[in-house]
This record gives sequence, C-alpha cells and structure tokens, in this order.
Amino acid sequence: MKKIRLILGDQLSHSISSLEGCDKLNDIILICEVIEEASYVKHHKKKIAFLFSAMRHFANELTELGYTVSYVKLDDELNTGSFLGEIKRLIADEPCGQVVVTQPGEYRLLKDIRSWESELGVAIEVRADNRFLSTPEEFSSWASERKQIRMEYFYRNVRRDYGILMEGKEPVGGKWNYDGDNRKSPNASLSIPPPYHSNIDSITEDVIKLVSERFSDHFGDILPFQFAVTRNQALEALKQFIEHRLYYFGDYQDAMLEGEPWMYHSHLSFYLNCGLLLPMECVRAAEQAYYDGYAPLNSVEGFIRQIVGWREYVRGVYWHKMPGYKAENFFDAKRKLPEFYWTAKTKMNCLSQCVTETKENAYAHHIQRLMVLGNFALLTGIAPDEVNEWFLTVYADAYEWVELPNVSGMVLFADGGYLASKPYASGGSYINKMSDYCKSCQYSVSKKNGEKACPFNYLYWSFLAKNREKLSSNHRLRMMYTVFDRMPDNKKAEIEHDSNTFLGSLK
Ligand code: FAD
Ligand code: DLZ
Ligand code: SF4
Repeated sequence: MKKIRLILGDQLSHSISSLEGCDKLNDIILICEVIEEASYVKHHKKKIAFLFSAMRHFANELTELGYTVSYVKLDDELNTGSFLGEIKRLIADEPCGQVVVTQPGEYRLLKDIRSWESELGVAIEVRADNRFLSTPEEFSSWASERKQIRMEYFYRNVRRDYGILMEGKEPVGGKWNYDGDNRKSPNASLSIPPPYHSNIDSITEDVIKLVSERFSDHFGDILPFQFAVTRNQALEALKQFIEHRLYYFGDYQDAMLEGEPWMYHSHLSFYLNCGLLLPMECVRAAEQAYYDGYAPLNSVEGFIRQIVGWREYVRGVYWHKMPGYKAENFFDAKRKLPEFYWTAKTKMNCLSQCVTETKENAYAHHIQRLMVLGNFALLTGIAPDEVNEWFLTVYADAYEWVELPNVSGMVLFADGGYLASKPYASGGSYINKMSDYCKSCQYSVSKKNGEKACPFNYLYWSFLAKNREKLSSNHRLRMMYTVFDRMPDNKKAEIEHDSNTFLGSLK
C-alpha cells in the first residue's frame, strides 16, 4: 500500500522516524511550503528564508538518494496553503492508504493532525520524534513522581543514561556542574572569531527573492544571509564552533558586548531545531574536544548542559504541561508589548542593542533573551501571550516546544515556579556587570531613582513589592525582601513614583 511520508520544515533529518521503512519505489515524500505555517505568526523574514532554503536542499538530497519526493513551493499555482489541502491534492493524483508523519513540535499542529484521519478517510500514523534523548512519556513519569522538578536532576539522569562526561558512576572532574566558573565579565580586548558564513547558492537566492516579495511586512532583515542550509554546511558550522569558540564558551557564556551579537556561543540552535544537526553529535564533538585537550571542562560541560539538560528539559515541560501551559499567567500580567520591541527605539541602550541585533540576525544569545529582553517584560508585567508571540516571531530557532517554556516558565515565571525555582529578575547592575551596554546609555546605571536612573533599578524593587504575596515565601527571594523592608519609607515612595511614571510613559 502506497504511503505518504509527510516531512515538516523542522524535520529535515535523514534519520527522521517518518522515513523509517520507506519504500523508495512506492511511497511518496511530501514536503510543502504552506502559507498557514509561514504566517500563523509573522515569522522573521530570515527564519522563513532559512527554512524554505533548507527544505528545498533537503528535498533535493532525498531525490538524489532515490526517494520520490513531491515538493510544493509557496508560489506553485495550485498550492492550497495548508498541509491538509496539500495531502488531499496529492491523494487525488496518487491514491494512498496511509499518511506517516513524525510528531510535530507544536501542540496546535498535533491537534490538527489528529483531526485529519476523519477529514481524509485515510489512516494517519504519528511517530515519536526520534531526535531527542528523552521521550515526553519518560519526562512525564519522572516529573509526576516529584513534588518539585529541577533541570539539574533531570540533566544528571541524562548524563548517566548516555554516559556523557562520566567516569564510571561519577561525573568527569568530580562535579556535575561548573556554572560557578562561567560568569566572566567581558572586556573589549576579546578577540571574538567571526561566525559561520555560508555562500548563497541559486536555491537560497530564489527563496530570498520569494520571501522579500511575499513577506515584506514581516519583521527583520533578510540580508546578509549567512545560515547553513544543508547538513554538510551545518556540520561545518559545528566544526567551526568546536575549533574556534568552544574554548571560551563557558567563561563568557553570560557576557554581552555592543556590536558583538555572536560572542562565544555556538549558533547551532537553528540547525538542531530543524533537524540539520542531531543533539548527540554536537555533544560528542564537544566531549571529544575536552578529552583531546582542546577545550576546558567548564566550557564543555556548560555547552553539553544546555543541550542535554535545558533543551531536553524544556521540551519535557512543554509536552507534560500542554495545552494548559500556554494560558498560565501567575502574576496576572496584562500590559501590551511596547512598540520598541519592533523598532528598537528606546533610550535604554541594552534593549535597543538587543532588539537591533534580533532584527538583523534573527538571533540573540541566551543572556540577551533572558536578562535584557525577558527581564524587562517580567518587571513591567507584559502579558505572557504578547511576550510569547514576540519570541516565537523573531528568532530563527523558535518553535513553540522550546520558546514557550523558556518564555512563560523561565522568563515570566507565569507557571508560578514549575520550571524555574525563582524569577530571573534583576536590576541594572547585573547588565552592567555582564556587558558594556551601560557605558553608552542615556540612563545611569549607578542612579537608583530620578529621571536619569536606570529603569531596571526601580522596576526591580517595584516588581518585588507588587508581587509580595506571591513571592515572599520563596526562600531564594527572602534576602531581597529583607533588604526592601529595611529601606526608609521615602525611598520606597520614590521607587513607586519612578516606576509609575516610567510605566505610564511606556507605549
Ligand atoms: P548556545 O548558547 O551555544 O547553547 C547551545 C545549545 O543549547 C543551543 O543551540 C540550544 O539548542 C541549547 N539551549 C541552550 N539554552 C537553552 C534553553 N534555555 N532551552 C532550550 N535549549 C537551549 N532556544 C531555542 O532553540 N528556541 C527558542 O525559541 C528559544 N527561545 C528562548 C526564549 C527566551 C526568553 C530564552 C531566555 C531562551 C530561549 N531559547 C530558545 C534558549 C536559548 O536562548 C537559545 O537556545 C540559544 O540562545 C540559541 O543560541 P546558540 O545556539 O548560540 O546557543
Ligand atoms: C516555521 C515554518 C514555516 C515558516 N514554514 C513552514 C512551511 O511552509 N512548511 C512546513 O512544513 N513547515 C514550516 N515551518 C515549520 C512548522 O511551523 C513546524 O513544523 C511546526 O511549527 C511544528 O514544529
Ligand atoms: Fe540598560 Fe540600565 Fe544599563 Fe541603560 S543603564 S544599558 S537601561 S541596564
């Protein structure tokens, strides 16, 4: 019986489960650019161009390997604009008995897919996504046994299960986590290597033209375009990271410098999340660099923790808590997203830098997302729906399974502390310590109150004061509430006044 093997835009792995057992003579692989997926949020132009180019290259690779591929381009005349429409169209030409698909990365699409069987009158087989190191079921059973879940314990289990950086039953070096060594402030003398840069071929050129025409009203710059769009290119990007950046990854993991969007990060999330790279090959490459003496343990362990710890953990949380997770709003935050998240027009230099780089690159590194863009959203009480939509729109690595837990769980604490043990809230001093942004800011980070004071400074205290009922029992915040309580009343009044004035002016 002929089968359709539907491969989604973020499933571009030759080993993807939907291809297992594929009968090259009989089965048809369907890959389609559909407007429904390209516009359910107004994705950054570079994200769409990246995915379409990677999809087209992947389809060509499969054809060369002897598979029958039906590839639908966005501007094909008969393109119906949806997966369901495209499957119907294919079945009308090529009757088939089953559609096989790997579980998508977003709940909304899984729900949709589950409704196709009755629509199509054809069996749908949804297979587990075999690109992760743990399954949603394993995560749920681990999480259900615990009152409180924490990434660190989940991460240790994955290290043990896969024998990653282990010496028998003990972690290499005697410690599981070297995060304490990974907080070096940046300095202008750092010589940061240039990031991976692909050459634009005719496929990418076509896609850039298409996206520029069809999505001109979407956020972001399409050029310069430098992402890898094939597996071989992504492997080259991985190699370059291991050779040139991994050494300092740990030391400068939290550091931010004006005009240096890439720092010592790997910039591999785009490729991991769309399937061009697999997590284990990145982990083993880093581990090998440590054993070969090319990279220190704090960097290697830190990088590996992001992939086998945080990445797997947030995915587990997503599937364990959906669909309810999306609606959670612990602080009852209601504010609209300020306009500067799109324009970068704000006097706050850190925010302006991070939005500008996001617009240019469809990328910002973790600390920019968490401690600048996210911290501001948390302290000013922006509604989780608005923040989630922005983060899902602007980054080329964004899919709901990874974006939502990071935003609602890690940044906004909208789940009341399910994912993280305390809100990642901070005043300006953290940003000043970890970046050079404050030097050229119109606000003064050392001023705590008044017109010139860094807004993060008073917003931090006002956030704690406003949410006292919900947060004061959190033992990790106890010291901060003690500091606040010792402040004289006139200081507290100033904080409230400055916060209200600032929030009142926010558009
Ligand atoms: P590196 O710093 O080099 O880290 C290596 C890899 O570890 C990354 O490629 C990524 O696969 C993984 N990783 C690191 N941190 C996380 C994390 N917290 N969650 C999941 N994986 C992680 N990551 C996404 O892939 N997609 C998103 O949509 C996304 N949204 C985020 C939103 C917010 C508010 C925050 C705070 C974080 C978000 N992250 C997201 C996590 C992280 O910021 C990115 O994975 C990272 O910046 C990607 O850049 P990199 O490849 O250079 O990462
Ligand atoms: C993000 C995206 C975009 C922009 N376009 C497509 C597309 O045209 N066709 C496709 O198969 N996938 C696309 N994707 C990725 C999907 O949105 C992704 O598979 C789901 O969000 C599930 O993670
Ligand atoms: Fe950001 Fe405050 Fe520093 Fe300005 S002074 S860059 S607003 S942290």
